[in-house]
Amino acid sequence: MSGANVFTFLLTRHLEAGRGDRPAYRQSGRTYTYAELERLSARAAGLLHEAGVRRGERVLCLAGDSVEIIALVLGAFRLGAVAVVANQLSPASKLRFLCEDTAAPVVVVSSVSAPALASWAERPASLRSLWFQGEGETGGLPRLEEAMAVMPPRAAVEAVERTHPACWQYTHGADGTELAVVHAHGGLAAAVEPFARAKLHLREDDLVFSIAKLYFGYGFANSLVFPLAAGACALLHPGRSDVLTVMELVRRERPTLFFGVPTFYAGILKVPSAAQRFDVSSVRAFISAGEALSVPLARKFQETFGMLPVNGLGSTEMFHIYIATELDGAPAGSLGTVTPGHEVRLLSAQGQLVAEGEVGELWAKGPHLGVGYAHHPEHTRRVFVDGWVRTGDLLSRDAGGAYTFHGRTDDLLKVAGQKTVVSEVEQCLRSHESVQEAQVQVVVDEDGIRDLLAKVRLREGVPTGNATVRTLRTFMRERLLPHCCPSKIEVLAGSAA
Ligand code: 3SK
Repeated sequence: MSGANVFTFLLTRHLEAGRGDRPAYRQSGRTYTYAELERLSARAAGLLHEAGVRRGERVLCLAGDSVEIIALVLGAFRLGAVAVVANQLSPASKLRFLCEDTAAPVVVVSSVSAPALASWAERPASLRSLWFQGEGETGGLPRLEEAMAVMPPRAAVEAVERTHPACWQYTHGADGTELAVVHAHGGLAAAVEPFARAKLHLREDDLVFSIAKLYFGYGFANSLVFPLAAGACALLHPGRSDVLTVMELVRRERPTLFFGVPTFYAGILKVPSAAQRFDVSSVRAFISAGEALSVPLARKFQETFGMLPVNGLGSTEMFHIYIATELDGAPAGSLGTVTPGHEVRLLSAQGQLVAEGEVGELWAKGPHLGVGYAHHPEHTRRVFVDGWVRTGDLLSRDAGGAYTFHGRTDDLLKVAGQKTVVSEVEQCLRSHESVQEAQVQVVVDEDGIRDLLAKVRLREGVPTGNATVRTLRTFMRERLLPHCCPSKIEVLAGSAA
């Protein structure tokens, strides 16, 4: 008896319906069927159980996207444990925080995240087993795929309630606090209908490709929940999502649905002769979310590739997109309409519903919202209010029910689709011994893409040349996520205080 365990919905159902030999994943030129994925997830469940992971405990993945990580997430669902996929590129202090905040007995690392963990004098007390996943030297750690290969499968699927936690997804609160949104089995099972089915008409014969990785809620649904819920196939790319690599994969693998962010679409369009150079003939829809898709960028995209991206608004708290345009395109700049099953309202600063055409703060509710933030009741009370999520997004609604984005109520910023806290970047720069004062500004280009510019006053005597800029860059890269590191740094000579 598996109760409401989302594993049954994502996998068992397909095997019972005789669809075991259908493709579930493509990775590095190889196809993995639903039957293979089921077997891999049973081995992963066996491995987790053997390592002492029990119902409700977290399994933390700090590695690139791969079939093994998908199998581990599904293995965690099977056991009623909680899957947490976080960014392997996180600086060492954040990786430590993730291990401690999740109290995960099992952590999977990669060649990117392993060195930070290896450098700790002491491991977090909760951490019992470390496995290595992906390319490169393991530093003596056992390889996940080898450990899984010799593990007897554990076929049982734990019975859980709809409200039982399935995964945590990390995001930032309005004040910059790192928060894990808890999503339950019932929410995950309900997630495919409103957007993927109703707006994108996701089908069994679709091949889905998401440049957003599993650690970002957008990517977790795009590459795991949606394709498996629909019996479709997803293409995984463990490496970096740079434009040329990704577009070569599109030419070779021929995905039908492509999930991107505006920064990535702007990057494609910057390549000379993009329309001739990139074969996108297999793609029936491009989806854009994570940050605002500007009118000029949407129009350029349409002129180049003959279609407008489907534009969506979602959030980690809501699990995925809940306002979106249609497949056949809507006016550039529009966010489209609310997805089926969702309800939204726009409120003034005084808490009154605003009139048509006026801007108000968006509150939303629906079938796949999270249950709150782990360990943060205050933040939970502020954002998850009476079944609604208070989003902090400012929107207006027109007479036809279509929404337009106007910014945020706070100074939370999205760069490359990811939340960025400007004050954290400034603090990081100010903590460098050569820096007297630092300010970080947001610059917006003609495509509406946001970037960070750091203006730094150096301490007296520190040279203003390239060597100092390089030192500051390295300093930030060691402490911040890549998208939080300003692409431009201007340094000014210091003066005697
Ligand atoms: O835009 C976002 O932040 C987001 C987060 C999670 C899932 C989907 C989206 C679009």
